[in-house]
Amino acid sequence: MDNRYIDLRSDTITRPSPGMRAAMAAAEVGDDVFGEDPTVNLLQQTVARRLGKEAALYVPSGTMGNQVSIKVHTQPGDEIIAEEGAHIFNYETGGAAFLSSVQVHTIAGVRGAFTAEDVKKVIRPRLYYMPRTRLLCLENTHNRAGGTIYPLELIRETCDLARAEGIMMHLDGARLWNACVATGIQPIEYASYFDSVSVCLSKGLGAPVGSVIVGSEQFIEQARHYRKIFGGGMRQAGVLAAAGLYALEHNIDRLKDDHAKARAFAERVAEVKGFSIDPLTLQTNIIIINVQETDRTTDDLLATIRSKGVLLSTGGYTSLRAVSHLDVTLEEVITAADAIREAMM
Ligand code: TLP
Repeated sequence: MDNRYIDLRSDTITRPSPGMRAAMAAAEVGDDVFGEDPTVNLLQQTVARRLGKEAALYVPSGTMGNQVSIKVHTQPGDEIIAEEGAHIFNYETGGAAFLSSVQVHTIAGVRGAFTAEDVKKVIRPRLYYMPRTRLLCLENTHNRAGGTIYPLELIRETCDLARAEGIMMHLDGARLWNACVATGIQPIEYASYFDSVSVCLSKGLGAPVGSVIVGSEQFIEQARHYRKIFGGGMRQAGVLAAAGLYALEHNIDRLKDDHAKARAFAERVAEVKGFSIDPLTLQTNIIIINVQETDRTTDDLLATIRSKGVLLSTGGYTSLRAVSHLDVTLEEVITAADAIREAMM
């Protein structure tokens, strides 16, 4: 990180710690395209076990985890359902259309979540001239909504409906660990409602690279096929997988510190004139600041804030985003919030 700045753009910006680097250096490796990398295999077994699924596959990114999953679950011309702020819909460069030739039907949720009733309204009747509703994608925590936790009862009712209708369920769990730490709900409980789950090691957990998808043996066998087609077959990837294993062991419980940092930041920044933060979204490590009432563009605001030594990103057309993470202390987060307040006076 550039030391002149307190960087709150994302929890993806963290760098591997000395302990993580030592684990990477010591990793046993083999050729993972032959399935022979023992560290990758161990990571896959570990995540499959933690999420209660038959099998797992290590992939280079969260985007690939989602896109490979969509590819396995769908046929060209199918329709998938996602919340309108979903990463899959907004930030994966139209991957679902490009790679799987499916269209996305969006639902405007409340803080990133929708109800079974909302889903019922958009499931297509089985008529030959309509697309087939094939897959429901949920995101937990929900990035664009502000790191919000998907309420378990809504997951349950949506899952019941999906099962009854023969619709598959995929979870973009890039930050599922944050939801687990904040609620005390086990990853295995969340995962039980889904046919596939993608979890990231390179967000709050601090690994430099990597995500893991889990599902049935059959799902993972097909996912491995598409991972190769999408260019994600890696060779001696154990050096990277070792970082993931280290992250799972050392960096989950401490996510609660990131949540506390985010809250401290939000409390201070919410006082800035023209800024507003929905207090109900203060659940994990992402803060979305609505700046509409400042009458300034997000680019302009980002530049002003940057000039005071703080880096934020955008959270939408009229909002800024701050994300707390492993490489920023509570003191730094408070300093950043104070600098923003000063810049906006
Ligand atoms: N999100 C990134 C940006 O792409 C916005 C970030 O800085 O938060 N699902 C969710 C919910 C995500 O937030 C992200 C990354 C992904 C998937 C994709 O992960 P990567 O970046 O590994 O492809």
